[in-house]
Amino acid sequence: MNIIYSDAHNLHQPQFERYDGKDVPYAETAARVDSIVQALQAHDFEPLQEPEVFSISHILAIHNKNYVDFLKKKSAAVPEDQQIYPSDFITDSYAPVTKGTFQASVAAVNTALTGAKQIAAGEPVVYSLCRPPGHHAAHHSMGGYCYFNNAAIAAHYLSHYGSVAILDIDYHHGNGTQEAFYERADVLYVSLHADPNTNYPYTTGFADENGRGSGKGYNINIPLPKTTDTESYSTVLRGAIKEIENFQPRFLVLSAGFDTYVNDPIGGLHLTKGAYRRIGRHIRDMNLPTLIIQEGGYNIADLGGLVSDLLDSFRPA
Ligand code: OKP
Ligand code: ZN
Repeated sequence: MNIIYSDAHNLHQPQFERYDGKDVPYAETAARVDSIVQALQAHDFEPLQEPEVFSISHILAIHNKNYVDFLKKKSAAVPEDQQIYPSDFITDSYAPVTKGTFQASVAAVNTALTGAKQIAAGEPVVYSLCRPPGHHAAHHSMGGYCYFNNAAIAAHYLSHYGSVAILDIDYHHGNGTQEAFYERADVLYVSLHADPNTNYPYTTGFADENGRGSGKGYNINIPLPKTTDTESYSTVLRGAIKEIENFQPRFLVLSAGFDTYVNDPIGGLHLTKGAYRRIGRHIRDMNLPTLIIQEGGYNIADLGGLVSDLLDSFRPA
């Protein structure tokens, strides 16, 4: 399987996020990616490929130009080793901006688009190791560790070649991705996530949000109780897969978050280590050209193993 990765993610190094009035250590660290890269090498996955550079127009298909220009300018103006919360185009206190934030975010988009281009050209499965993640980034806002919506930009790119289903298995609802395709019937968004009544992003991800206008019926939210274990998760996932199969997409984009893992420090359903191999098999069994985009997952010690388990299910036997 092709694996796309850029070390430009290291340019994005926030130190703190603000929670309940206190600065706490930033959970979305570069060490997450180191854990993944190390595990992929240990398990003999293919060598990492550098992303191609794509035009900014792909970002502008999903994000407002004023927002993109704003992030570029704000980011460049932050002094080295500092972070700011810009008072505009931001939805929460989980998207600090550093000097390299814009550059790293563009590289993450290029990582996703390189994977999308390969999938469009006939590659059966590609893993885009994106950092920062993207599914909370909305049309004109950053938030929840996300700046540009890697999965939405890649899905939109693929939608020029055929219909796309996005399956989001991150612990958190992908509000940005939902928004991007809410009125579109050619891109189905299906998300399994922790109940937004008690979990970030709190205001979206409810089961009655099912699309608008011609997009009605093409948005499926499945909120889950925190106590969801591997068995019950598999059952719900198989239901979600049925919906995707009924839609008969040409491509699948998987927003792959690993913060559903029981020992995740900020998320955590009751999924144990073995869950990700099983989840991977269910998804692989759809037999769709699949672009896997990295989203969350914050248990640095175990993250690499979880990712490698999921990807292993897609390797030819
Ligand atoms: C990004 B992704 C910690 C609260 C954290 C922000 C969550 C962002 C998640 N005290 N809230 O993994 O979906
Ligand atoms: Zn998450």
